[in-house]
Amino acid sequence: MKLYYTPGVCSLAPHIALREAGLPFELEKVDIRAGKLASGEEYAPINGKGYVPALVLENGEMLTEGPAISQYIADQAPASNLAPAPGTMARYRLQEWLNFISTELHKGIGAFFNPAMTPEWRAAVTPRLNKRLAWLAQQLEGRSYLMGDTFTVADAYLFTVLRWTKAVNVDLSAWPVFQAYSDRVAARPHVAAAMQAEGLA
Ligand SMILES: N[C@@H](CCC(=O)N[C@@H](CS)C(=O)NCC(=O)O)C(=O)O
Repeated sequence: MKLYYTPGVCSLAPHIALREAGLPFELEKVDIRAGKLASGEEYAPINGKGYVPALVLENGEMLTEGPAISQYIADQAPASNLAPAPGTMARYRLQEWLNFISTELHKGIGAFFNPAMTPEWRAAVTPRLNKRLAWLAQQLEGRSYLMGDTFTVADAYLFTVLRWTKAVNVDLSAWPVFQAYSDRVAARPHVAAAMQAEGLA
């Protein structure tokens, strides 16, 4: 399998999942601003969506959308417990988390990287984001990971998105549980390896 990624962005989540799953894979770095690979090749003809992550499967098919990619990876290595078995209620709980992270946090926090965001717009959207974060902090109290004691692909995604808060000055200090959670995830050897491979360590 081949993962198209850009250091530190949401593709870090499936990158972590690939390592946690112990699957063989290669990485292909994309400069998403320039829309080019390191070789200078254009990315758009490879993935018409123009964004990362994208995963090329063993049969040559390409899969996009982080939550779909991460679940695909988890299902290739069921013994790694990165996702509950398909069809179980626990699997729907995982999907509930992935969708929450994707739509409420990824796109909410990610928008702050947009240089066109005005202070007025930021002030308008911040209370809703803080409401989501406050709720999430409550859920994490007393839990090692989102689903309990087991690390799943949802944790790889949440860890990735929480990392961005520093860069865009989203203040998490009201919820110390996030720092403890991020430290716990960062201490996992495969997470550290993914960070190092992306030049983030
Ligand atoms: N819906 C996509 C969104 C992916 C996404 O937002 N990727 C960002 C990096 S985190 C990106 O590549 N942005 C560049 C662009 O949109 O052109 C997913 O969930 O995988």
